[in-house]
Amino acid sequence: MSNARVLTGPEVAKHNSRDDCWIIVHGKAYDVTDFLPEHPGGQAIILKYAGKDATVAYEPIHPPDAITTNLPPSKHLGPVDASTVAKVVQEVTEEQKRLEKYRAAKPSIDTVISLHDFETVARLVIPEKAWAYYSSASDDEITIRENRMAYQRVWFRPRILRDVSTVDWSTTILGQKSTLPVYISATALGKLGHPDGELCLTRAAANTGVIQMVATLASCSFDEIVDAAKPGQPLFLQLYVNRDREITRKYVQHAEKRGVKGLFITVDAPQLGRREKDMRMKQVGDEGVAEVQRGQKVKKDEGVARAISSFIDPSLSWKDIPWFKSITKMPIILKGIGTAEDAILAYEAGVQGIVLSNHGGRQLDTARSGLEVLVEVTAALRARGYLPNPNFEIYVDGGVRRASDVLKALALGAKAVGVGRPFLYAFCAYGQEGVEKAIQIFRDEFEMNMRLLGARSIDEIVPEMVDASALTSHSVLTPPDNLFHSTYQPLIGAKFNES
Ligand code: PPY
Repeated sequence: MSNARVLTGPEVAKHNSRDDCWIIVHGKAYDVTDFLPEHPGGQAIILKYAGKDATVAYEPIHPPDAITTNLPPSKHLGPVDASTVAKVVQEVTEEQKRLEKYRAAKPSIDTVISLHDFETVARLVIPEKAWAYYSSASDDEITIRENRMAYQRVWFRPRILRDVSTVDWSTTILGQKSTLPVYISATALGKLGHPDGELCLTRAAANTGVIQMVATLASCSFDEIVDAAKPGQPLFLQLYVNRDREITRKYVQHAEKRGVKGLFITVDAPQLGRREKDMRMKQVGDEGVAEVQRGQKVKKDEGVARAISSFIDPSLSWKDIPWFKSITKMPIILKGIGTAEDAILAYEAGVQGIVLSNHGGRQLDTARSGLEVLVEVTAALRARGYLPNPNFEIYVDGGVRRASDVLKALALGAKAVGVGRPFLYAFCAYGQEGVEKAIQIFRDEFEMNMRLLGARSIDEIVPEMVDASALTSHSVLTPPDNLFHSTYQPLIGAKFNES
């Protein structure tokens, strides 16, 4: 039931308890009383805004249509006269003062010369909670660091005197043209770090000819992102499979209708990893929890990600692949393969590709790096005569910070490489311009590294150009990667209360 009458702020304010809870989001009122126990982020945060305008808290975490799709129409109460709504007074916190200080002193984008620089800047100019969510990885964070280290155990075998006056690093990914052998991998909750969220990626991708993989849990809605893309701009979609398959079916078919060129199904997250940096942050909105929820069990220790992951279906299995093939004609790619055994099953299931990935070190800790897995996967698929196959592509993600990393993955058989956090940090630090700069840095690095490697085009990057003999030895010493280590923050243990 949509109410034609325009409500006033004081009318909404009367409904401010657990038993009768209205909130305002984007100028409209909603009755969320029955929804409280179901809210994946817990009741506490909603009750903090009971009877009030919750837009400031809602916006960074949810796509704009989340509230309208999750609440039945009878709970949509209609527009509220903005002039009568009390502004939610956000006190200036120590954190805001810190952010203002760092934002005012932010290095000019002209001084950014490597992908690591975006991380250095982003860490200090985004809210602590955003940094904790983005940067965290699971358990002891061994895998996130190994992802980086693995690239440093592969050495180049460069070729010389090949007339490298012109070099070309453009390629195709799933048949779509890409100016780089790199795609923007899915990262969630972009508005925690920048008000435009993932649209920064879409706009930069449009201007640079790079392909963006849109995340199911993006802060911007899928349609907002597609609407921001240029006509003909290819997009991929990362999919978390819902327990309610009807929701997934509609989502996938809608994406296909809107022209998405590839469906990347995440298969490494039947449960979300325990990311302790994120978990140590207080649950969003826990501070100042209202009187109404005393005595209620509020999960305080889950962190942003775990709190909203309950919709993901842990029963997903190989048996579901034919169903996906039956509901879409988009190429299907399984994202999160970690062994040759599963790569073979994926190939035999008839999907069009696999991403060798450990989810940026955020899922099973001490899982091997995608790069290491790549060597065993290509060997196993070749041994069965499955490769080469132009209709089956292998991608790798995790730990990539340099074009030289990408070249190593390509030499070992990857078609392209996914880059997630560096592009996320680029827009947290400098918005769309940051992402464009990150892509420019890749271009500059590709040009130099391809010349020095003696490869004039992607086809000329061959396995003989790398020595990966140390890749599976997890104990070889290499020179320390100082830039990486300067942004990596060691985990810390439980904190004592301040007296
Ligand atoms: C991740 O955080 O690693 C994700 O893949 C996104 C996400 C965000 C929130 C809940 C579940 C997954």
